[in-house]
Amino acid sequence: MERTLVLLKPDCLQRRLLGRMISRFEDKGLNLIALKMLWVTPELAKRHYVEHVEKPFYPGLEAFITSAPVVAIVIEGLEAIRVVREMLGATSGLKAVAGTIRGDYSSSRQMNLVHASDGPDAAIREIELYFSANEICSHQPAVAAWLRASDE
Ligand code: 3AN
Repeated sequence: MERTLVLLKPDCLQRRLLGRMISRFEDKGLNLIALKMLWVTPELAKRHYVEHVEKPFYPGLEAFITSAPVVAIVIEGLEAIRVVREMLGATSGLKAVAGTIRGDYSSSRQMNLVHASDGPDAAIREIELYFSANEICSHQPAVAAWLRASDE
């Protein structure tokens, strides 16, 4: 099992798409094990986007991610990091393939609705940025036996 950090960004909240995005992850059979709404502060934005802080587009990215609340979610599942990234599609909604979240709902590179960790190290780092250990609600989903065979 892998865990990944998903953020439903300010455009997702303002466009009233939170429920639909959560449904897509639930429909896939992924397990939501932590969830909260919060304002990303400039300090948290700099820690989250540490690899982008020096880039010319960072001020606009920070202004966007701090402009309205976000919903942070920890998602668990088999190969969840890759599976969720593929569900999101390419960074730009203009390039993302139809059927992906960004392909279906976004026409923007910045307002691309959902963030997800891009690898195992990022997942650990980002989950720790948004959640303390006692906020992770691990559980055995009752539907698990109907999502895949026991040897998968
Ligand atoms: P992803 O969200 O697909 O992991 P990243 O991590 O490369 O994409 O970029 C994080 C965010 O930074 C993007 N969602 C976008 O808002 C912004 N961003 C990335 N690259 C650019 C760029 N070249 N110009 C403007 N904004 C960018």
